[in-house]
Amino acid sequence: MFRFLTLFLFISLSCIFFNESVTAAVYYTSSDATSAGNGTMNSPYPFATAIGKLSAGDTLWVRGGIYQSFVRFSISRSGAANALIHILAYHGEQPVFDFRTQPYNSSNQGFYLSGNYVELKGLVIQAAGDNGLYVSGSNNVIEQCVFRWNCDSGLQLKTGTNNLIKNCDSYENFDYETVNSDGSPNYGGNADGFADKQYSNTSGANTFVGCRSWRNSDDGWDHYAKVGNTIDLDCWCFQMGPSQYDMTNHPRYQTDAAFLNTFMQSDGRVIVPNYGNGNGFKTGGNYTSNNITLTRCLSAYNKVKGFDQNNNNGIMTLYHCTAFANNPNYGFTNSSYGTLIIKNSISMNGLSSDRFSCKSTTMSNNSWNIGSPFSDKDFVSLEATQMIASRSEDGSLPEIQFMHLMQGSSFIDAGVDVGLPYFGNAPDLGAFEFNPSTPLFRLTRNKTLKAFPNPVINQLILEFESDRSEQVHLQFVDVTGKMVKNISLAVVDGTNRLAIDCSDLPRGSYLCQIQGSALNELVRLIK
Ligand SMILES: [Ca+2]
Ligand SMILES: [Ca+2]
Ligand SMILES: [Ca+2]
Ligand SMILES: [Ca+2]
Repeated sequence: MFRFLTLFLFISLSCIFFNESVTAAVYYTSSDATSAGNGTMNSPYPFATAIGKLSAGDTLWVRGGIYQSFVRFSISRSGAANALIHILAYHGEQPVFDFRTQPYNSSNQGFYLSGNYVELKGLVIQAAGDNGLYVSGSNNVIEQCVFRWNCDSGLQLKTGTNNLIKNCDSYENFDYETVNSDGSPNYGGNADGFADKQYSNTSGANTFVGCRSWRNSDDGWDHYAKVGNTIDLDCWCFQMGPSQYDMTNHPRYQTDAAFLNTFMQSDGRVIVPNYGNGNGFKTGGNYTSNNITLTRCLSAYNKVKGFDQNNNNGIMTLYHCTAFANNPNYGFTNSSYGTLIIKNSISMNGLSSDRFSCKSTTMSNNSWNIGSPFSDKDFVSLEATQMIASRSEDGSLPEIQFMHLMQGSSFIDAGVDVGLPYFGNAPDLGAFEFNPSTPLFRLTRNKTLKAFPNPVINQLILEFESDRSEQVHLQFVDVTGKMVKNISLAVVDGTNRLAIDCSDLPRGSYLCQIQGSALNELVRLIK
């Protein structure tokens, strides 16, 4: 049996390699390549030459460095369903495409992708005279790309479908020269982090996974007047619509100095006011139907709505979303249009009242439905700036504590099963499911826990503060992660001083954690 499988695998793999070797070419490009290049690693093509050579299955390795360009790069070649064209940052290197010298103009995108079945991975696209990346093709994969400091939305999708946008960041895009038709300023009124709007495509869906949008002048995600389908999964929005931008050291300052200098203050700083809307997730608009599913999305500190109907007439499904300190957190306000389904979601510290008033609204098991009081003590951290921390090495979202549930929170297991994986007896509320097997590795809320003597001999004294009387758990975990001691303790409101018998613990190194409904502290202990 084993031999048969081996033979089968060998034949299968041979077929794959054989196909690739026949059809797929591998090219290289670098920022200092010359027209004499032949596309090899040692003699790379200039980028504009390279993208004209690509056919289905080919790979273009993009070496690290700054690719300064005045012209936009048009990628019109297409791959195929089983043979994408791959345009990839070379292993461990960071290519940055910088368009700061492009005139501010609606045809001056950085990249224009009209091809289909193209994968772009690991590219930074910045300071373009319009969008960073404009996509009109379908079935493309945009992964681990960064769009920043562009003069319109960082990434704009138009007319295409089945595009996958994964682990991308779009930030501080600002259309600082936009004016209304009467010439009055509307600076910042257009630049969204991710714009997937103003077109009709009802087959398939564009999907965003693990993407982040922050400090863009207009909206985090904008699906205004889109007719079609959209999936936003594990996406985060933070601080959309700042009141102004300091453009003093902006990469485009020299290019647009004539305009920007009209905003120079007496201290020499160039401060441009922002007239953008500042929504987090704008689900649609203009009474058209965008059917959108937002799952485990997080929206915090946006100028206006965290999640916005904006007259979307489609089906809006929100599962496990968390909204914090928006104005308001949820704004579904058109009772004549749209179908809203919202479950297992959290609204906290909103600056105005949430509205859930669509033509049809189905709500259950949300923080405002379950009837339990909650407070900041239900969360490990309320520090939202963690949302824009550096990503993990594989490009996935950073490990954060913001809006993660504290052990003992009434939101744990308070959700209804919507077909998504969960820990414990039931799903939790919000974007982050509490994992009972890893609570030790959460950050501690307070730093009041003292344990002595350390190293301990037989008796350990614990001192800590608690803000309530309750039973708590004291756990000892050894270096292999095994829990070796778990005891229940009664604590009082105020300072606690408890003697713990450790005579049964073998010699070794331990993590000692005390956990209650509002207590989660950890010390390292040696015996
Ligand atoms: Ca534009
Ligand atoms: Ca706007
Ligand atoms: Ca917008
Ligand atoms: Ca759970």
